[in-house]
Amino acid sequence: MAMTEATSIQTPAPLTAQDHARAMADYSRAGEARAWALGNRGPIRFASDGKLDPAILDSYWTHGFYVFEGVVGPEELGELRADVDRVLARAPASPDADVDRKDGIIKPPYRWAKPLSDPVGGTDANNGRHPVEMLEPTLGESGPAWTVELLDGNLHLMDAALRLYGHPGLLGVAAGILGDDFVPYNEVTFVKEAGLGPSVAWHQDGTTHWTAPDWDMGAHGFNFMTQLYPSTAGNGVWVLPGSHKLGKADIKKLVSGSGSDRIEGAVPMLCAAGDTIVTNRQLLHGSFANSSPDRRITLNEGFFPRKRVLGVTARRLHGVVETYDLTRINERLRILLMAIDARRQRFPQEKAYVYKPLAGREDENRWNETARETVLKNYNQRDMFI
Ligand SMILES: O=C(O)CCC(=O)C(=O)O
Ligand SMILES: [Fe+2]
Repeated sequence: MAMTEATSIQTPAPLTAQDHARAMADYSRAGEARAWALGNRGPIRFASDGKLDPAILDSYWTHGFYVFEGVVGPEELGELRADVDRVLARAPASPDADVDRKDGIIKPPYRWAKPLSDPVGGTDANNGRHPVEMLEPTLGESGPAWTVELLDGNLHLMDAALRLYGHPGLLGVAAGILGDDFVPYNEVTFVKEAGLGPSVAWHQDGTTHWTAPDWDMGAHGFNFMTQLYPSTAGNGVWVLPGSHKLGKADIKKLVSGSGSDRIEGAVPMLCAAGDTIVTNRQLLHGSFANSSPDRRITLNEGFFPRKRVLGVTARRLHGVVETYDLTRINERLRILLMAIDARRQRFPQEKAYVYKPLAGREDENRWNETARETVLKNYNQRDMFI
């Protein structure tokens, strides 16, 4: 689909999914070995003062990501999978049928792509942040014309995702990395069906603070990526460890130096179902066409440091310019308080997280069917992007 540039590496003959999987095999084996050697994984741990274990923080800041094991237990995992499947089952058959949805949701919740394609690499899409096209294997004749690659607005689409959003361990991690006054920005689901999932060309996520005088390695926040199925070298997101510390990466040079879209030194973020990866948004990352036999479903929840968003004017990926004031931030934060309450109702034995800047405001933000209609629905109109 995307324009081919001089720097993109395209094979002249059509590349089948089998060819692609073969081309990935050696790279995957080497990447997996490097990934395991990083040692940046384990359960969520807090020190005796209640703060995130400093060794975890250290590892996160060193590598730019950390894998939290066993965040979601089997019962909750089952609920999350069922909710995703329910939303996918309701998807219109094709992108042009999407306008006929009658659910009152303003921002289209589904994003489609051609199977195994690279929708944005080598194009100007997303402010041109994906400069190089990935390999695009061809699909066998029996394949579908479209595959859903993204769901937008997890929290009003799926109750189980709302409850996960209130997870006290994850919110404690957010406070550990960003401080108690962390600010949410958006929640999406990446869908990579086996043998169909499109690629997400190499990129870094941040758009606003790269040249700021006080830029630092945490300037654009992080994403939690909770995996509903195992994340593998074939279906998962790959990253260049440590690249979050180095400013804007020269992606074209990395790809041409590597001789293909398989950037040297990158690692797949491997984990089991129910694990949550925390990934720095400045880390160079991308995912390949999913020519593997394994589905990936990732629930993303993203957070910013407050000082990088409060009072900031930013241009969103589609070009709209916005300024984020405290009212906007607090409106967006109401959803977090509701999620904490939704979780408390479902898992009453857990100690509920207290979001310190809004402590005492819990009663105004209870979760119930009225709140669903009056506060949660279309909450993602207030997403923020830096
Ligand atoms: O899940 C993927 O394949 C891409 C994820 C990504 O780019 C992101 O979460 O920022
Ligand atoms: Fe990204």
